[in-house]
Amino acid sequence: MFTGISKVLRRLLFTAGMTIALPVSAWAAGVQPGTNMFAPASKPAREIESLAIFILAITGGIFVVVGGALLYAVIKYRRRKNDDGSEPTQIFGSLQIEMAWTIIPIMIVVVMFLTSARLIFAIQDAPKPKESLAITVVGHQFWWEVRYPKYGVVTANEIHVPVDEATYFKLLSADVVHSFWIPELAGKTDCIPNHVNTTWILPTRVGLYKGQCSQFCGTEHAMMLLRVYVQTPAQFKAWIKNQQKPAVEDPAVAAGREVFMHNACMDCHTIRGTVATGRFGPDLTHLASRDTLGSGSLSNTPANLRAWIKDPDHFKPGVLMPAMQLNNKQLDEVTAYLCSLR
Ligand code: HEC
Ligand SMILES: [Cu+2]
Repeated sequence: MFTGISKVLRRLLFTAGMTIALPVSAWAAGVQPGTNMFAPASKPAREIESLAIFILAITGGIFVVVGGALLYAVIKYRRRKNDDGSEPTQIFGSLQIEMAWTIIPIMIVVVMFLTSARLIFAIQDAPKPKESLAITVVGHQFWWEVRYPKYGVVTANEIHVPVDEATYFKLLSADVVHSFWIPELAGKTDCIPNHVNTTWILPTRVGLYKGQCSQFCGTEHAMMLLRVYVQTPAQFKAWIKNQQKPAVEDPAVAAGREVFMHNACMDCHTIRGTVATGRFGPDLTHLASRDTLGSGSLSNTPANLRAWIKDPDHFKPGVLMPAMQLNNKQLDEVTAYLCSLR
């Protein structure tokens, strides 16, 4: 008898343990600072978190009730030594029980549906404040174009916004469907070709918030990361002011500029104030003011920049920037030029 019960119990404990341990460990391992949806720092994210906790509480309650009933039945009605193998009395039909297990789940689903729908519409229809910042984000395979139309600023992958002020995003796509998601600031919104979506944030804490494309969009989807720097109004103003300037013209790096303008770099990249006006890749006018390269693939240091230009595919297999077959001298020169673009 003892071996019988321990076998069933072992299986049960294993299943229960896995059910709890897998998501918990995935959560613990996966939560990077700045990406925890249970630590919201902005307006719609806070409401979304409350709803998530409400839904988790309901489903947690269901889990405990169903798991408890299962455990009770498994232990109470386990096979005993003196079982004679005969079937127990068979019972058919109970209107009361069947009504209960049909109506209660329907009511639970209706409650979850209505609370979710109400929040979705409340976020979508929230009145737009008079003063708000407008940013256009365009998803590309596999990076984000970021435009500040009012300020004439274009950048990539790293969005700066002021704290305690609403920012409205117009979301577009240049190719396939992407999804814009910064867990601590707002929910996911898709970037769909030939269709305009919008979302907004109202961050209340200064800091760096990370996000990523959350709709599979091709080979390098997982390396389509996103950063939002929530800054004080003064910091934000200073950042905008610097981004508005055309590219620095430093005669010391003229050789590198030549390399850039005499290779196909200029067909894919814009450097404002020069003849490079390509739109296929990220705007590089102030590349050196960014912290990362390749949509968060690597940190922006001179050594990484050189290695990226030499062979972007090494860092992002399937990337849409080709290796340009530059020699070592050209690589050094073009790296020095791009490093001057503060
Ligand atoms: C065929 C178009 C194309 C050409 C030619 C090209 N690039 Fe790119 N480049 C891209 C694309 C697309 C990306 C974005 C890659 C990604 O993150 O997925 C990129 C990214 C970059 C980045 C990183 C920018 C950032 O903000 O993350 C740098 C730096 C860069 N390219 C420099 C160069 C240089 C220098 C050359 C010429 C030697 C060059 N590129 C040639 C398309 C191109
Ligand atoms: Cu994407």
